[in-house]
Amino acid sequence: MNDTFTSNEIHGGTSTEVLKRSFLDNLSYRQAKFPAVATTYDHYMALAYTVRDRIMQHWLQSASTYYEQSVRSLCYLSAEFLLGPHLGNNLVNLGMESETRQAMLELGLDLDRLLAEEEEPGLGNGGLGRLAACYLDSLASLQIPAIGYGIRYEFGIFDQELKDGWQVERTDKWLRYGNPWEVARPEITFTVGFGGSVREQVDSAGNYQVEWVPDRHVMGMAYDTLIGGYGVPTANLLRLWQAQASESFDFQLFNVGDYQGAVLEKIASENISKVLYPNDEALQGKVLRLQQQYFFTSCALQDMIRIYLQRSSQLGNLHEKFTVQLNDTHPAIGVAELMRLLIDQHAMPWELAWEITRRTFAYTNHTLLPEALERWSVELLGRLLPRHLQIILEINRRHLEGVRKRYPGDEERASRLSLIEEQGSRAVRMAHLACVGSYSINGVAELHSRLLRDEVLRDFHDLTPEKFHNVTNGVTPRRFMLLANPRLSALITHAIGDGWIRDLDQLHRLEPLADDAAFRAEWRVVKRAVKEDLAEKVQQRTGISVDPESLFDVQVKRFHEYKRQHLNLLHILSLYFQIKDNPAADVTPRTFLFAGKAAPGYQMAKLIIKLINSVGEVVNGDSDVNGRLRVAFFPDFNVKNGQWIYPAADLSEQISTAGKEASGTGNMKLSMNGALTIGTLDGANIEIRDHVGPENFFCFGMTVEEVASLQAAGYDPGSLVRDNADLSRIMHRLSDGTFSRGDTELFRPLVENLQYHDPFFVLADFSSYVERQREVSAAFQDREVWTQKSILNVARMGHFSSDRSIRDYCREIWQIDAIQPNGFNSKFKP
Ligand code: NBY
Repeated sequence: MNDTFTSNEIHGGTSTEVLKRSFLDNLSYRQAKFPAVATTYDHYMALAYTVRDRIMQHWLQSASTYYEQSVRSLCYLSAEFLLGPHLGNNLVNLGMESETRQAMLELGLDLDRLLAEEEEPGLGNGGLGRLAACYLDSLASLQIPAIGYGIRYEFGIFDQELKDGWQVERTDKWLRYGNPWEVARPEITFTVGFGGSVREQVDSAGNYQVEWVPDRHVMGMAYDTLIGGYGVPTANLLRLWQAQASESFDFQLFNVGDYQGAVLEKIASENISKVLYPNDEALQGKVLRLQQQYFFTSCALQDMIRIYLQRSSQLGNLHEKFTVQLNDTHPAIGVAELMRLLIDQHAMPWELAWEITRRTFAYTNHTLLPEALERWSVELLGRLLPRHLQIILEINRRHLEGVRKRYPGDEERASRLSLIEEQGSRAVRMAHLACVGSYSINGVAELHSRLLRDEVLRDFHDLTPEKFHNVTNGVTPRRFMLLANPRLSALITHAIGDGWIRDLDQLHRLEPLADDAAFRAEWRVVKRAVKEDLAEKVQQRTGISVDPESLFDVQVKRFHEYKRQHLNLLHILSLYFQIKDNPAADVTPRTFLFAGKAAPGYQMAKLIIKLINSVGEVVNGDSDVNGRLRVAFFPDFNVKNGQWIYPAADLSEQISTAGKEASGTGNMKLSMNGALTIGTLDGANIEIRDHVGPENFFCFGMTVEEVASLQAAGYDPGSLVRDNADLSRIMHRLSDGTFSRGDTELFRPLVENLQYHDPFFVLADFSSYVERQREVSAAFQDREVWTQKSILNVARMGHFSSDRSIRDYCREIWQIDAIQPNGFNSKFKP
């Protein structure tokens, strides 16, 4: 091998020779292994370091450019970043996959085996966390200066196993064998206080001063992960905070001989970043959760101030250099924290601090479910963060003063707008704090933003209509098309060139090809191949064999009653009994594939998982069915498994109750990979249908307005059961032990909930759903027409790239421009 490489080449070059050299260096000097004893995992690590070095070059150039030009940057604050495996994505973004594959081959290694070694960072629950990860990809790809701030959970979302059809949770030990993608930054550490009291005093000069004296301090240490853009020499930072015990505090206890106390203190501190809460809708009142929120938000704000003060000596223009996007209310305590930092630590008067604060933050809401809006009891918040409670109450006093001036005598409105809920035990409404403390408020799909304006945040819309925006969610085509579906991507690139990868609207050029029989045939060859790949995975993971020729009917997402996986099940049962009545019936063969996790404490969601598996057992084993219906539950849905599943779907199930799914993003991933959607008029489904055309989308169910009027008129699900023979047989069989080995109690909670309450209108939408599903089955019989629709779905999905979402944010909210790194040393030209 040539050994005259420069250091830049060693860490930045992408020729096969250089890659082999770097890889072997890393195997020796970072992984400390010689080839004879190195495991596949060692090889993965050595390759990961090799790739990281190349992104590092991009980051150094980007960061120094941002520094020199003192650019305006975005800070994306999120309690979750559901990144998925890095290696494959980084190879794709750096455009070095084929050279790397070749280099590994020449060393006798198979790149795919190394890729399979990576333990994914599951630092999120679902859509909200994955959205943050897609946005990081788009920000870097669009060359927007940005930092993601979050928590380095030691244990991410649990791994899901199935035991006898039930979900079992296993601890996610993703850091067990080290994480080659992160850089520890012990020099970037901040102190975060908790508890204690607030002392107010007048100093010698007669100034009124407030001092918060916490009774506990925790340190937050930065761990940086580099996020490289696609096809550009830009990389940004994801900075995650890990909690550490503050040493000085340990020693105090140690010195007085309280060793156990010192250790307990250390454990309590470090618990803050220990584990991700596995709930995908708010869980009220857990003190550790509030500690997590304040912990990472405070570290992020202190870090921004540190960075700002590198170039400037006073903080008056902080909001010009940074804008902070709040990913839901999880970091909303930041409004009070920035006020505290400016007033208490930087001696700023309230008015100026408030001006800066409310021009710094922007708030994204991700849910309309009332039970999911965060509220913290005044008592708990005051105990943990007494100074912040004081600040929140003062913000509220001034806010309500303004409200009363504007609406004299309208006390009801004032109490609706208050940051404090007075009914029951007093609580801080975090969404209200975020609204008052932000210059922008946005929803994540048009319908959702409209419902925010007209209902959930109506009074705030009356007060400050100019703050309200919509930014419809998007997903990154790099991970969810190029990486997950290389076959389809190659076919598309062959047809229209590779411009679509950075400019997804170019997919429109596929439209004429929908009428080209030869192209449709190629499209089907690709679909067939990815379905075979998935069938093999399903066999491995579940033992169920599925026919790649059948319609792959896919519902993959978190389990929640509002997402209505049980509506899908009712359709399966209706087909099943149709076959039982007439085994010769002409049914379109279907594979029903489910995947997703349920929050560990959410009994009903867990029972629905059990029911899917129970129905699968009966249906899959029934000789009358004879393989025409298959039901499979793919365990442990995560980003990695999603990348297997999305490409292979024929039908995408997006069947939430209208008005409940803020946007949905799985709907986009599936449609972008050529699935047709059966969906309600909810969230982004509406926009997807508008874009792909109603003739290429199977729409069913009640609208938001129809749901509201049914609710108002008094909904009686029991009467629907009585009036529908199909439904009443299904409900009966669910409780007679047919699917529970004779146990008539097992599914009773589910059946009774539907019969007597049905809060998400499953039964009300049943007929419409089944009818639409009949059309799906018929449509699938004509593969030519189906393929045409599949191509048109992909061709018209450009709008749902997260690049478009980020451009919308930049233009309408953040006012941030792209920056080209200068002086770069890479294959990418500016
Ligand atoms: O955010 C999801 C919405 O349900 C989905 O419609 C939307 O597309 C997506 C992105 O905008 N929300 C979501 O995933 N929420 C959570 O994961 C979540 C996690 C934690 C908590 C609340 C919600 N929490 O309070 O702890």
